[in-house]
Amino acid sequence: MEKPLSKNEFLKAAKPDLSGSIRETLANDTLDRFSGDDEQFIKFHGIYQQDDRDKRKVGKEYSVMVRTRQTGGIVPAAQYLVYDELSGRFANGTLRITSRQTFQFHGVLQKGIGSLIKSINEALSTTLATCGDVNRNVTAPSAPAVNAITQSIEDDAFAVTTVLLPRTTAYHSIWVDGVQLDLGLGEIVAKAKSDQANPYMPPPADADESGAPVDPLYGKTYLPRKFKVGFAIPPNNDTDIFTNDMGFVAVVEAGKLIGYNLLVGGGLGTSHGNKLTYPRLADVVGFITREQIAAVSIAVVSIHRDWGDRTDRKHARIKYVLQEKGLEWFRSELAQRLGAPLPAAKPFLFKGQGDPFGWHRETDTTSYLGLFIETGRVKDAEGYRLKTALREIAKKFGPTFRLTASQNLVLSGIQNGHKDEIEKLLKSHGCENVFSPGLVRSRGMACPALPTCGLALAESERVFPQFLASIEAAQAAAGIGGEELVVRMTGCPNGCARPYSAEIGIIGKAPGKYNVLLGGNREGTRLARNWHESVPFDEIPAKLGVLFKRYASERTPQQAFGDWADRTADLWSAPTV
Ligand code: SRM
Ligand code: SF4
Repeated sequence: MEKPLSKNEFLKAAKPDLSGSIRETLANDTLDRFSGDDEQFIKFHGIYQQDDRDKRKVGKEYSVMVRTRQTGGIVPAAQYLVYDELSGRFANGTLRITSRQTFQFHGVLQKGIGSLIKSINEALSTTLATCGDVNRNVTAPSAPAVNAITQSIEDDAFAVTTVLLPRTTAYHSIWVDGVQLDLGLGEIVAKAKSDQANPYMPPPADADESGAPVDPLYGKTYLPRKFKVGFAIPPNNDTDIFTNDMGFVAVVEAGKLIGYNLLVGGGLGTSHGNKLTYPRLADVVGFITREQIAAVSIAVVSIHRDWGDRTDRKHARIKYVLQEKGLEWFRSELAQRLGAPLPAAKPFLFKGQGDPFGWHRETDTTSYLGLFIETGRVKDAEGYRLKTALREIAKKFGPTFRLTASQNLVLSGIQNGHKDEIEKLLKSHGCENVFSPGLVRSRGMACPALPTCGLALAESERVFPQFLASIEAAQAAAGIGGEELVVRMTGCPNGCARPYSAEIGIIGKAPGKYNVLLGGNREGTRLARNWHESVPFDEIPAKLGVLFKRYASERTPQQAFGDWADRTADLWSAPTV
């Protein structure tokens, strides 16, 4: 018997413009939340309904999280200033840099959503399709474009963004045309807008026989599940390219970008105890020229649209199509859609990951500065006024903000004469840690988890700094203090901070209990495996400390911890529970 379609498939088919009853809810002042089906529709508009999980014992306090779209993590200074203002006015006062180079606003109340989203659009970004069964933010290396090659990659990332934007009319009619800009935001938004066009405006939809708009790629039911695209330039795998549904790895020959190696089928989300779900690294499919990038993107997404599992949302990503039908099947399906097979991929090698911390030359007169942002959270706290410092820098020096895929920040286009002043400004606001985080913190990532994430089984962002301090102490006790180590933590197995591709992955199983994964590598080309399950949080540093001591005495020269763990057979022979 055929399995029935999942509920979301019926919802999408019934309202293909994705409007749901969002308008009606917004018009009703007595409502503090979106109900039922609308929770699914608002995701396509970049909105997640949440409640403060710290307050659940008293009662549910609803708010939403809103996610922006920033191709390659690029945020002009004037746009950043709008976000800074919006986060104070409508959200919880913080801005969260995500692991896919976007910003998230948390704690937005129902009455503020309209003004927030309208202002984001006026400031030349969007929240359209940053969630939902569509293509999400397109990631790309966060160092600024310093030559024709990197500029072309940036252009291609925007081209892919545009061809994969859904063409729903509801988003703009609800959030842009349907909202009056909040008084007092006009001037700051006008600066961000100047007279430029919004690069995230989707092309108009086609019309069906009745004249109703129809999306030429996504049709009426969109994709079976989310879809993620990234770009990388070897040898740095800073966008963790193998974890994307579709990846483009730049191929440079004789100083020219000649095209990309196409990767398909990565994805990390799993569910505890559900064997149908697993993390997977993408396969290398073949080589494409720059001219093919739009056609190939559409063809790959259409394969997900047509072959992804629409009966089980836990098993609906394109990675399962690749795994179950095989790479050769995929290549031939793609060839049919493109009219010809792709030539073989060109050789490539990743040698590491990581953001460009500190000062770097950009042009003869300008530099860029990589800053460590602890857990990606831009905030003001006692003795640490990062948000104020970044606001001052944006106002005074106007750099481009570039969000990294490890939740850090690069400021580019800084006049060389302003370098000292910028450093002083950050230090005078208590932000010394942005310059010298060390090789564990700078490589670490944690997802938001509690109190905002409705799916969290355990803490993550809130305990991560303290956790890394104990890992650093355990390293020091083993005589390997200060050495590079990629540690990533999440509050559940969905994998939002990509723990499955870290040297050490810590994954929430239940309150205070975590699965500990080992054996991923620094290049992001190997998955970590479950080492021990349900380990009490406080016991993890000591357990790892024992391994650090063995690693220090057993490793071969230059061998990274993840490589040592992967190849040390007796770590894997004992039962993991
Ligand atoms: Fe994620 C769901 C946060 C990157 C896999 N993710 C969520 C939600 C929206 C929870 C929800 O559905 O109610 C989280 C909101 C928490 C909050 O309070 O903010 C959330 N995901 C994040 C962010 C903010 C984590 C971060 O620390 O930065 C990242 C936002 C990225 C962005 O800007 O678009 C984020 N999520 C990822 C990644 C990493 C990546 O894409 O590079 C993954 C693993 C890769 C992948 O997609 O397989 C990821 N998130 C998931 C999943 C599992 C999907 C699956 O295939 O099983 C979920 C759950 C779902 O979709 O049902 C999820
Ligand atoms: Fe929430 Fe889980 Fe993602 Fe963390 S990994 S943000 S707990 S969905």
